[in-house]
Amino acid sequence: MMEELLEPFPEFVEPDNSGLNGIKIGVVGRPNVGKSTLVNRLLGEDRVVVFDEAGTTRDSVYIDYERHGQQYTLIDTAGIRKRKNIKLAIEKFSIVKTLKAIDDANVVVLMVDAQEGLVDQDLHLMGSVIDAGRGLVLGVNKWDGLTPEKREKMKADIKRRLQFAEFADVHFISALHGTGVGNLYDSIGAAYSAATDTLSASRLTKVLEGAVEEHQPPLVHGRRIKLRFAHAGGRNPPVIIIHGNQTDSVPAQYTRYLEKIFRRELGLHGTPVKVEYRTGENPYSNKAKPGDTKPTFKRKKVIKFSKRNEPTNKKSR
Ligand SMILES: Nc1nc2c(ncn2[C@@H]2O[C@H](COP(=O)(O)OP(=O)(O)OP(=O)(O)O)[C@@H](O)[C@H]2O)c(=O)[nH]1
Ligand SMILES: [Mg+2]
Repeated sequence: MMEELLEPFPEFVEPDNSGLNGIKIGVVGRPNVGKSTLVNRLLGEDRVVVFDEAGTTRDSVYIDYERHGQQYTLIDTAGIRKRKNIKLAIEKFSIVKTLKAIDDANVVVLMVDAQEGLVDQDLHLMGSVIDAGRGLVLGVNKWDGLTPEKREKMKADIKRRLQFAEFADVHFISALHGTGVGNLYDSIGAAYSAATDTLSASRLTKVLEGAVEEHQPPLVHGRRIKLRFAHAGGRNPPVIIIHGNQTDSVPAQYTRYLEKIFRRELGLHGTPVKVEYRTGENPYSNKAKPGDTKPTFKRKKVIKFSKRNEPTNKKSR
């Protein structure tokens, strides 16, 4: 029955932002964090300008190259400052350009400065990468010459403040000396494949069934939320569309639980995962299936009630 039910769904959806012309790597971070230095390191040659002054790179630079038979495009970007320091039009422009670079990328290497420590701006940038659904690798740069105390503090800060990006690999590197830089390629490759993998509807549905069995969705006004089947709805980020009843009332916490299970069971490492819901009829089929039930009553009240009772753990970015 499941095979029949899932039959009308596509096994995969063509990515909008395909890596056919290579993996696009965006390098983003605050001014002077070492983005251009890292880009030169990853390229293996000095191609972009590095200078010890914030604002050296003024516009995004797209560089195509090949490494071990794999095509890449590296995108070096202008650093993004703290909002209150953004006065010049050119700096506003650099934000737009960076958001465009994130959007253009398959995987983003977000660089933070270990000598300066984590700042809010780093978290905002990370929020933008996750919102865009891009693969994410964290490069904690200028790790050279750091005291053991500072290293410990930085590690603790990352663990505490970057929980919302715990799916991302963290590398402690020195772009200047090249330490740890080569390992970035493994994480970039892993994030790229996870972000663009083909996820079959039957596999997704099996994982969903396991997750629901382990931990049922809650009752809403005495009726259990039913999550029946899942299929892929996009790549980079992987979008998982779940069909069921009363899906408007699924608590955010339960969605996060499902995302965690999907990530774990499907080995989706280094990429955000988006779970979306559909209630009612199968949108892909022309005729209604026997099992389909149309919502026949208004659920406004129920939704209102459940929203009020939702855990208020929205992230502040
Ligand atoms: N100690 C140390 N210095 C570094 C490292 N990486 C970069 N730097 C230095 O940091 C300064 C800024 O480097 P850039 O690569 O120009 O920084 P950027 O992020 O491209 O800066 P903008 O283009 O201005 O946003 C230079 O003086 C680099 O030599 C590192 O790993 N360790
Ligand atoms: Mg630069």
